[in-house]
Amino acid sequence: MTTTENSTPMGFGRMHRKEDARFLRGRGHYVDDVNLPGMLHGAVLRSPHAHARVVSIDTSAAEAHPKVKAVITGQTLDGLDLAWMPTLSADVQAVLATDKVRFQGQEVAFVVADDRYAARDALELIDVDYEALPPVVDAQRALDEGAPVIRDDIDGKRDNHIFDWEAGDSGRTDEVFARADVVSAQDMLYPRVHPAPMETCGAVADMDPVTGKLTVWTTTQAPHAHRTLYALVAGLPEHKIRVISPDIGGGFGNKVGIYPGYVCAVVGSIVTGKPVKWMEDRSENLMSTSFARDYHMHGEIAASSDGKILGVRVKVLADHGAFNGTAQPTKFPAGFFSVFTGSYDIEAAHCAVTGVYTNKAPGGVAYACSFRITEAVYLIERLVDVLAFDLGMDPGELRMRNLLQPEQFPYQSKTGWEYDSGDYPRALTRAMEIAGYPELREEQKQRALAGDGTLMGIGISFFTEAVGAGPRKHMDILGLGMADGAELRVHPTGKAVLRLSCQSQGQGHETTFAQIVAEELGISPDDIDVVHGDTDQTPFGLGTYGSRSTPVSGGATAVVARRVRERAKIVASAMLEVSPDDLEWEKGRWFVQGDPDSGRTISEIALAAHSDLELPDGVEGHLDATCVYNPPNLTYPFGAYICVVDVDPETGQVQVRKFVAVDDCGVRINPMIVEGQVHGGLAEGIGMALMQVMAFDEDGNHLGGSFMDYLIPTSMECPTWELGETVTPSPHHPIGAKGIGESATVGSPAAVVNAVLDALKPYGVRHADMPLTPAAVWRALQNRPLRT
Ligand code: MCN
Ligand code: CUM
Repeated sequence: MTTTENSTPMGFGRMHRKEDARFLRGRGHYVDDVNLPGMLHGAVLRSPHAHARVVSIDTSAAEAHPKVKAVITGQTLDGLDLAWMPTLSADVQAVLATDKVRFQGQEVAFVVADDRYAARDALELIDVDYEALPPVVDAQRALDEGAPVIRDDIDGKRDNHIFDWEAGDSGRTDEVFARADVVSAQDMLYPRVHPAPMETCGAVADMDPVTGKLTVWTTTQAPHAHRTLYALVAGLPEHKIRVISPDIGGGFGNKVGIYPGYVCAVVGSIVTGKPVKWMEDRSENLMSTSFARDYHMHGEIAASSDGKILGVRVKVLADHGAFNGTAQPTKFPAGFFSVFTGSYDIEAAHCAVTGVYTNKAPGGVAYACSFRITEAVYLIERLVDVLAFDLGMDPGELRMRNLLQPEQFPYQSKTGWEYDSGDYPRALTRAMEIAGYPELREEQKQRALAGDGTLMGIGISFFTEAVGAGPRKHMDILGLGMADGAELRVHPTGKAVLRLSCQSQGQGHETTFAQIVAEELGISPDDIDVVHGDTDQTPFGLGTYGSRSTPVSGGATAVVARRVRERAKIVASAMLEVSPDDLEWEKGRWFVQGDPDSGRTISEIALAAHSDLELPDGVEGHLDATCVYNPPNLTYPFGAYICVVDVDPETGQVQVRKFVAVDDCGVRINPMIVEGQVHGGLAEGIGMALMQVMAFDEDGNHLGGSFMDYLIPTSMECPTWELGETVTPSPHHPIGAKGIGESATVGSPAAVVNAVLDALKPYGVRHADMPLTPAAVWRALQNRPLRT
């Protein structure tokens, strides 16, 4: 294994990203770079109201605009049976409003024109007559008697209730709580946030009127699933649909679902017979595409007086917006929230989640969340700190006392998960060593005594994630089982092409997946091209989200490479005229046991596999192989994070001074890429903990439609990250790897919030909700005299 940064490893190890060659030179190719002959441009008219009846739409003036080629409304779509589309949660969502608008920014009409500017201009010529209705903005009021009913399109629907879901054993949990010495309870909100990828969403649709083939270039994290959905929604034959997902400028979960704009671009192309491009702008992206979180949680934690945690119970009110469009496996309406027991050895747990409609944009579980594990980790890690506060214990010591022990793995959690592997105490110890935890506590004490005015806080979070959905017998999205295909072709000269179903949005798949093949076959990663993001070129699979690429497609890649290796063994045995049983593998070649000089390299074997070499009966030649990988379980990455902040009690300003992150994602394919993933996720955690919220006023007006209001963390808010690692391989994954793409976003917000609240502890503040903006911190300190 090579670990130098600039040489190319023949397998796992640090290696610069292959894709950087084009990204750093501005040679990436994004949807907005697609320009086809005769292409037209679309623009979406959006609702100014959060809740209103659509009385009439007059499009005549827009249609008369000399550059306008078509104006599409809900009525046009109704005629094609396309006014509504299925969501990822088996609800329906309006493509263009017919009866009512249900959130501010909802799609009402679509204009197709010669250019972008004309399309935008013509939106202003459309005259919509709305009759305003009272909106439901506060999820806590959504189930009130007499609350306005948002989804009166659903037969017989008389309230805003979506689902009730529970996990764990409520009887056992209540029993445990009854005999506990201490019960700490806390309400907490994980506010609505937005992934805000650098590239907004868009599509270019091209329906060829002659062949009847529809090609859609689009920003999607799951091209194959989109293809199947287009086939089901539009009734087009699936082999006549090609979805191409070119380079993507960040997804973070925002690009999992199908948006009305994509469908409108397709309809626009069918109606005009020309390709149609639609790209949303920043405020459209922030207002109308998949939000994340919005979980109102009530948590309770029970413990003995000496700090042994016994049980946890939780009630959640989940704000799903106007249409239930959350993305998660069918059987999990609250995503994987039920891993909220976290990393602790407890006796019983129970959660009950209720989903409600409000007059806000649909979406949910986007933003590097591992399907609601962000909310779960935040809940348990805040509760543990609340318990430490009540017990007067050090939060580090309380965690250490309750962590699962290495010998408990594989561990059956009280809410139905099987954690595959872990050494939790080692990770927390490592983080405390890097941070110098005892010294930090001492410094905090001295600073408090010196009374220099600023408040120092130390926050810990320990998280366990469940990533890599399937297996398909437990997990599907709209009936499509969660398994991934991979194909590997080895050319006669020994160069290879790997075809994947998963889709990179910036995670460096072209590098790391080539490294997996390199590790298995001993071909240089530079000699392996990774093809993805084109449904005509790649095998079916469920796409990239929930950090599933390495756990699932990575498994597929290792298995397909091993199949190639087995084929190569037969060919090598014919070349060397020995039995395959006499051959031994070392990276890159098969050789005769006991005679290391007689061997054949993988490229010699590849050439022979295409030659006139006589092969045993039943062996067809060539080395190519395919595989569908259906994972036996999820993988369970984990980590220990320590954050140090300084808080100015006069202004409420928080400065993150230090951040230590020890991650365990099993075997690391490319440590440099893993560290990059962690850096990005930590920055996002600071954004959520301190800056970000999608706010609405009482009329349902969206208050975060630009980066002036919705704040993105920059290097100014981030300290120099201090990273550490432990490696506990996944026992069931072919290369022992677990996912890493979302770990830091999942784990970091709790560490930052715990640090800020640790700083405010001398004032008796036990909890305050995110984002901990200067105003929020200042408010939390009002009327609270410093305790001495
Ligand atoms: N990796 C590795 N060794 C491991 C695990 C992962 O070298 N043990 C590498 C992988 O091979 C891959 C990268 O790290 O190159 C991330 O892998 P993985 O954890 O499998 O996650 P995915 O590739 O499935 O990416 C999805 C994940 C999600 S769900 C979100 S949200 C998110 C994230 O990745 N969106 C991102 N990271 C992102 N990074 C960028 N730049 N852009 C996004 O939109
Ligand atoms: Cu939940 S965001 Mo990622 O799974 O694409």
